[in-house]
Amino acid sequence: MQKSILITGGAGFIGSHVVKLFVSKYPNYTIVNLDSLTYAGNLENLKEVENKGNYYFEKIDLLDEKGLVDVFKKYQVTDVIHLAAESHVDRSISDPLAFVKTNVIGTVNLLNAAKSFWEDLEDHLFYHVSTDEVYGSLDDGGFFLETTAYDPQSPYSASKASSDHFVRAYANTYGMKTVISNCSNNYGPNQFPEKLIPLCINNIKNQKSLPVYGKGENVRDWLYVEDHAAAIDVIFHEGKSGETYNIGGWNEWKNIDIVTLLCEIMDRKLGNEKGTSEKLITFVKDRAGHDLRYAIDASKLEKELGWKPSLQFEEGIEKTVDWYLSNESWLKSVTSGDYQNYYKEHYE
Ligand code: NAD
Ligand code: TDX
Repeated sequence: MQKSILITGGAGFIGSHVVKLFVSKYPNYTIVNLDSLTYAGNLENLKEVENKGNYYFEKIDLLDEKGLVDVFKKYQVTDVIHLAAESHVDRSISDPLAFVKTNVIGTVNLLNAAKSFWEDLEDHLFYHVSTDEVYGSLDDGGFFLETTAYDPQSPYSASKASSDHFVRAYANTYGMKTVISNCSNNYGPNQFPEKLIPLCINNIKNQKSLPVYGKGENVRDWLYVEDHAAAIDVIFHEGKSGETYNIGGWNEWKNIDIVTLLCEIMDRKLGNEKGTSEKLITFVKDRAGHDLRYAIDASKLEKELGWKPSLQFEEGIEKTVDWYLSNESWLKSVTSGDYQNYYKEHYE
C-alpha cells in the first residue's frame, strides 16, 4: 500500500525535523503535516520542504473532530505519527486545562478519526510520540526503563501520561496497531525560546538575566533533535506493534552546568571577555513540583532496532548556538508575533 502519513505538530520543534526527514528521505510517501499553528508552530521551520511534491500542510486543530476525519479522507491516510501537543511544563502549571484539551482530548479525537477511517486496523500504524516525564522523577538514582511505572508529577506530564494510556487502550480494546516512544529532553534548531537552552542563548545575546530555577541542581538527559527524528524513523519502520521504546542520549546534565557551558560558548563566539555572560545567571524561585532528575535507559532501542545517538553533546550544543546566532530573524519572528502576519500573507 502506498504510504500516506499524517504527521501532527509538524510545524513545531521536533515535528518539523521529523517532517523534513520523512519528506526528503521518502519521496514516495505522501507526508501531510497537520498543525493548528499555536504560538509554538511556525511554518518557517519547513521552508526547505514546502515546495516538495510529496508535502502537504493542513491548518487544523486536534479539537476539530470533523476536520480530522476530512483529512484522513482527503489524503487516504495510511499511518499517523502524532507529535502535536502543548509541550511546556511552566505553561501547564498556569493553564492545565489547555493541556487536557490538546494532549488528552486531542489525542482521543485523533485515535477516533483513525479508527473510523481505517477499515482493517491491522494494515495501519498509529505512532504516538511521548516523553520521559510520564515516569516521574528519579530522586534515588537509576534509569527509566520501558517497564517503569507511570508517576507523572506536572499537569503536562499527567496529560501526556493520559494520552499514552489512551493509545494503549485503543490497541487493547479495538486492536489498533500502535507504538509509543518516550524521549528525554531535546535541544537543537527551531526550539521555541521558552525552553531552557534557546531561552539562555537568546537572553545572553540580549544581555538579559538567565533565570535558573531553585539551585540549578535538577538533572535532565539531553538529546539532539535530529537524533530523536532518526529514532522515530527507525521505530516507525521497524518497531514492533504494541511496544514502547525509550529514547535518550545517555547525556545527563545539571541545569546550572548547562547554563554555565552556554555562557562560556557564547562569550567565545561573541568575542566577550571570559566570565561576562556568567554574571547574568540569576537564581529564581523554583518551578512548582520541579522534578529532580530524569535519565533514560535506551538499551532496548539500541539493541533491538540498532539506533544510537549520532552526535556528542559538545558538538550538538555548538551547532545549536551557531544556528540561533545565524537565524536572528527566526528568533525575532517567533518572539514578536510577526509570524502571524507572515502566515496571513503566505497562506490565507
Ligand atoms: P512544540 O511545542 O515545539 O510543538 C508542538 C506543535 O503542536 C506546534 O506546532 C503546535 O502548533 C502544534 N499544536 C499544539 N496544539 C495543537 C492542537 N490543538 N491542534 C493541532 N496542533 C497543535 O513541541 P515539541 O517540543 O516539538 O514536542 C513535540 C512532541 O514531542 C510533543 O508531543 C512532546 O510532548 C513530545 N516530546 C517533546 C520533548 C522535548 O524535549 N521538546 C521531549 C520528549 C517528547
Ligand atoms: O528559565 C528556565 N530556567 C530553568 O532553570 C527554564 C525554562 C527551565 N529551567 C529548568 C527546568 C528544567 O529542570 O531547566 C530544565 C529544563 O526545562 P525546560 O526546557 O522547560 O524542559 P523540561 O521542563 O525538562 O521539559 C522538556 O523536556 C521534556 C520539554 O519541554 C517537554 O516537552 C519534554 O517532554
